[in-house]
Amino acid sequence: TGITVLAGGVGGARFIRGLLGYLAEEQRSTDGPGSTVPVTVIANTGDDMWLTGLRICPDLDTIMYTLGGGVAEDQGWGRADETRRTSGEIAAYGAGWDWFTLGDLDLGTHIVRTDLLRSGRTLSEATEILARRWQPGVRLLPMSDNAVETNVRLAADIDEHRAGDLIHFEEWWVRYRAAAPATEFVQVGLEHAEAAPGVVEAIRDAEVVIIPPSNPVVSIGTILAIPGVRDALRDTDARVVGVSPIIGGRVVRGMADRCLDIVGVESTALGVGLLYGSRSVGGILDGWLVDETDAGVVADLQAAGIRASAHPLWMHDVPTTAAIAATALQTAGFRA
Ligand code: GDP
Ligand code: FO1
Ligand code: CA
Repeated sequence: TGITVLAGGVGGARFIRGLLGYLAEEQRSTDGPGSTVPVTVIANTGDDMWLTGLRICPDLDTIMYTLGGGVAEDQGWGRADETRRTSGEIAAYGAGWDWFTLGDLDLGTHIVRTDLLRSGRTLSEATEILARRWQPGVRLLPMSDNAVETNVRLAADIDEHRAGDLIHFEEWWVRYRAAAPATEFVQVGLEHAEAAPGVVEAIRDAEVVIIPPSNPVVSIGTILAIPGVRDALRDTDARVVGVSPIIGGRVVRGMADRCLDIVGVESTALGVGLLYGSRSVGGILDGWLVDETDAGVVADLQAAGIRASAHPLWMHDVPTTAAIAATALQTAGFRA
């Protein structure tokens, strides 16, 4: 039962906030107490890393802070009202990544998470405990309790790295602004990984599965690579509906177009829709929402067996995002 969402960081988190806004509004407008629709979020953990002894989970934290009301809204990730005294100290020792900002409040999360992991809890358990404070209003699951680290293979020498080296995705994304020439993404640890408890069931038993406007390669693509996830998407009775992260050939924010370049996919709503593909031919989508400015590609998507339609897809604020979520649910034939 319920709604299951596969999500990366900022795009996923903002979409889910809109979805919860829509569901709350629906419940207010119907008679009686009604029952809330459970929402399960399967989050990408391919961006996770160890830094100065601490386990950092950027996409889980972005979702938790955004839904819990603690996110730095302008930035989209990290904590509001943040200070950086501790990271200054760490940098003064020449430790850590001085180009990767860990705020003082955010570090509190990483310290508690690391303590939980060191005392033998799984990432799923640690995430559940952290989420008790933030009350995100969803069941927040990491895609896997095993470390699966997205790395990028460099095409040229850069700083201390040689051509052919693998570097962590966050180094490529944040330090090199996704501009260092690269040949492929590699998921280190994938061969030993399994889906976290509840992940496969959440897809298989859902009424609707939504793919929000997250990075198709390093957020959604990473989740899809976890054993059992694609099979669950194939087998579920739920309709699977996606929302394009590309509007008018642009990524809206971030550098996802550079990720798509590396895997040879055109940065358009059509390109990403066809990358995901129709479930009728082994892909993951029943439905695909493109922006109104991309209405011209709807026919091509329909021809590929995807129920596509065009709508405003800018997530300006919670109400506009709630409207996108409502359209996704309607496309899936879901009545809240
Ligand atoms: P990350 O982990 O922080 O990079 O976040 P995600 O993977 O969840 O999502 C990032 C993607 O969200 C970006 O590549 C954008 O294409 C997309 N995005 C951000 N804002 C919007 C928006 O307002 N509308 C749409 N359609 N996509 C957006
Ligand atoms: N994104 C940045 O662009 N620069 C940063 O210094 C940075 C630090 C950071 C720290 C904790 C955290 O949870 C997220 C952080 N992010 C930062 C966001 C994020 O890790 C990436 O932009 C995305 O994962 C890209 O998909
Ligand atoms: Ca991310």
